[in-house]
Amino acid sequence: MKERLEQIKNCALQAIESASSMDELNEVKVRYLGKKGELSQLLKGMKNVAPEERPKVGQMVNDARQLIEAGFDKEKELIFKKIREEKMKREVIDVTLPGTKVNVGHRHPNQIAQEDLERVFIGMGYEVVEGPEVEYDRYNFELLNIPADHPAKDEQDTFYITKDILLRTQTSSVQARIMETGRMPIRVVSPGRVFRSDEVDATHSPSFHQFEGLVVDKNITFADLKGTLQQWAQEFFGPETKVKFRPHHFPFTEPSAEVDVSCFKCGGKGCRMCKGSGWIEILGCGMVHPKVLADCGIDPEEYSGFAFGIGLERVTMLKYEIDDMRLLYENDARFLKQF
Ligand code: 2NM
Repeated sequence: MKERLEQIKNCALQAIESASSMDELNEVKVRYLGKKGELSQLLKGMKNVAPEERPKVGQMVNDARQLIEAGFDKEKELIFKKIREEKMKREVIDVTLPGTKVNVGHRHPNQIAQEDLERVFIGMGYEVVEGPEVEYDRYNFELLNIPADHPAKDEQDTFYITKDILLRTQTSSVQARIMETGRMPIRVVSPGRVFRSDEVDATHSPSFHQFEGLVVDKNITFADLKGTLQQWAQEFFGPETKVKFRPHHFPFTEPSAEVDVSCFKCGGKGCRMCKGSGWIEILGCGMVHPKVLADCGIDPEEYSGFAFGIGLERVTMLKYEIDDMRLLYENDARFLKQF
């Protein structure tokens, strides 16, 4: 019986070692350790063993079982490692190949509009940066010269998590973070989701997207702002596009302006798209307020900058002539497949 056990053990270990797949290995396991396997068969021969010898033989069989199980686990690891290595070989990425964006189905119109905007600003040397949607009051309001009694800070308008943490109401929070790092010059756009406690209707949603820009360097003037947005408008809406700056107020910029572009549908003659005016209101902008620069740790005597904010949904809706914002959030396949 002892010799037979030794024989089984050696055969099992050999079979385990030569197994090259998990299927083969499992077969070996069943053959030796299974209910009707070699070891169980051997134990059935126990009745031929003298009663006083039985505990000792039983122990030997258990030892052999453990040894075979250990061999099995080791081989399993080896097989898994081999599978992993083969997978790694198959999944090599050739970084010299041109990038491909695989997208079965369709892109969301907001995504298309955002990428269109990004492309123009990347072409002008801007970097695209993102930041957290759950934000500190400090970055969303305090550093942006929005004081405690400002209406935007009302619970009616902002989703608060705690007194100091909220869902960002503007992606300017990302720009406050960028300015705070002190790395100069700054030339960034920050697209992203923002949240305001607004009632849903054709032009409002509690969650929408902004596309903000920020430039800070020495000697940046309003002329740079005008030239940049003029260039952007022509690249984005067409070379004939004109821009018009109207004085406005934002807490974080001074002076501030709202910008209209000449209607890309009628060329400025007046149509349904521009409600007969020839102009389409498109964004807000201004020179970064010296207090904002200073609070973010930038010396306003040495540096100046401009910023602008575009509503992404507004651009998307103009581009595709979508008249109800709710269509952008319903994920109705019949709507999405048009893009
Ligand atoms: C707008 C309009 C005007 C803006 C300001 C800043 C910052 F961080 F520099 F202060 N970021 N974005 C800004 C200025 C945004 O959105 C309509």
